[in-house]
Amino acid sequence: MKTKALSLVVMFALGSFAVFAGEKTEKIEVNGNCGMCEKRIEKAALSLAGVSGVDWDQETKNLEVTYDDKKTSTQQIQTSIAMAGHDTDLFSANDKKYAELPGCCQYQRNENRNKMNHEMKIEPNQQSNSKTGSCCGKTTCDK
Ligand SMILES: [Cu+2]
Repeated sequence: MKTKALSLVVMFALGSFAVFAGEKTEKIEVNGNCGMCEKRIEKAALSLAGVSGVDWDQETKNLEVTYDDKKTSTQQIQTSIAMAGHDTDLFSANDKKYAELPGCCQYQRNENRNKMNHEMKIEPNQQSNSKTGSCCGKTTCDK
């Protein structure tokens, strides 16, 4: 009887992983040092809609992140983390943010890291080409 109850628990635990369609779990390498870094990194990832689970490991520097790939993407998640001051697989951290980190958090930056700037990955908003029909924005025009 005990084994049957246990197997039910195991089945339930395994089943709960497959409940949410569209969700996926991915490992991203994120550079950092300490528990404060962990909080900062996890907060940056969790701030995005669609991110439901985060766990950064201080030893391995791996962030395990669970997200809905219809709502967000690994690029967006890594951009958010880079903007918080931490280098990721894809992006080099915002240098100003890195400089602002507390001393204990200023991790050794990998010289071979991807130097691609995260800002370059963000599609610029399409500039509005529409010209205003009138010569000025005022109700009365001198032209
Ligand atoms: Cu830290």
